Amino acid sequence: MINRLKIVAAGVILVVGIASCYSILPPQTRALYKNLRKVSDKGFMFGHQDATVYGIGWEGDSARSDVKSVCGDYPAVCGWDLGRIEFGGEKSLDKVPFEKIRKEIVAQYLRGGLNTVSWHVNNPLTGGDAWDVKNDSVVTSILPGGAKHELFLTWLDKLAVFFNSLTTANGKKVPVLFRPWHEHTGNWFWWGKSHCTPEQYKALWKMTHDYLHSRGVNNLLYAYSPGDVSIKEEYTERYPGDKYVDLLGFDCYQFNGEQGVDGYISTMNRMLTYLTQLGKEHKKPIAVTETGLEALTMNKWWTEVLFKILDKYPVTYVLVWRNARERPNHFYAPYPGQSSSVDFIQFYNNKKTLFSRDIKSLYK
Ligand code: BMA
Repeated sequence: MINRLKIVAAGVILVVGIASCYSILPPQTRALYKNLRKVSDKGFMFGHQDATVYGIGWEGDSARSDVKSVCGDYPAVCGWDLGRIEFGGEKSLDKVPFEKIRKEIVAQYLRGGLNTVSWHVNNPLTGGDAWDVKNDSVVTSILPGGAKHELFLTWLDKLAVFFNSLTTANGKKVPVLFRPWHEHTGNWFWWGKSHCTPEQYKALWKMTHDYLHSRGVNNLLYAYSPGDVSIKEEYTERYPGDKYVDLLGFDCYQFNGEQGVDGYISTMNRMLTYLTQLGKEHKKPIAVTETGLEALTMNKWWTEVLFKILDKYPVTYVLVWRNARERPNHFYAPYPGQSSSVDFIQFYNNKKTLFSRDIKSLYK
């Protein structure tokens, strides 16, 4: 992490804090860290999960994106998920080949934009998926001394191989904003609030970070992204510490139905008020790491709801969830002809919404 860096003789930058593991961070990772802190001076970046690998009615086309088809530009942020990489198979839980994700991460880097990666990792104790919460000792079982610790390290090895494989043709390592153990203030994932103690959660985070680093992974920044919470203390209760986190985020969705919009606006304002304060206190950029209105049932959602909220806070980016090609009405970005696409173009045209062409490079 950048704030654990010490500049030492001859300008060599070393990671401190992990006694046994000193390594040099690539300059592009340091540049990303520096640049992410400046984005909100201009506006906020727009992001989309799985932006360039599939969309409504298509899959695997080259250089395609639903967002681009609507407004003519790529999102400034692309989100990816590595669920199932732990098994060494070819495809993710959303059936995207890891090789394709790898190529698209490099392509997004070459466009100058940001990649963020989440991990809906399976349950290492029960063999179920990330949502299998039947057993409350999963986190205990993978921490040092636990029955599944060794197994889990082999899963982290798979992750490390992937992150280390993110290189350009001339061998430059591609930085990524990793967002592990997300939405842990809820109970729907096995690493969620009622399935482990705050100390265990923090230990899980630190173990993940330190182990990846010990495997030579030096191209990650880390995003902390709980779900929405009712009080600020709930946000920080499981925070692993400034040494382990580079960006403070949260995930929050609007529900469909009449009450949905009011509830969303007030929750977003509450969370962004907390995050603005915490960002200043901890000197970290802030972001809406996942959001959206499923099936975009409000035609002016972009300008009337999302923009009006975000405009009031120093937000670095906002990412909407995926346009599932396999699940009807499970989409969060517009596509050509979708009823919010005219409004999206207005949102795009606003100077403060930053898309790919607005970001020269986050790596210089
Ligand atoms: C959820 C849904 C699922 C998907 C998962 C991981 O929110 O979109 O269909 O498998 O995210 O991407």
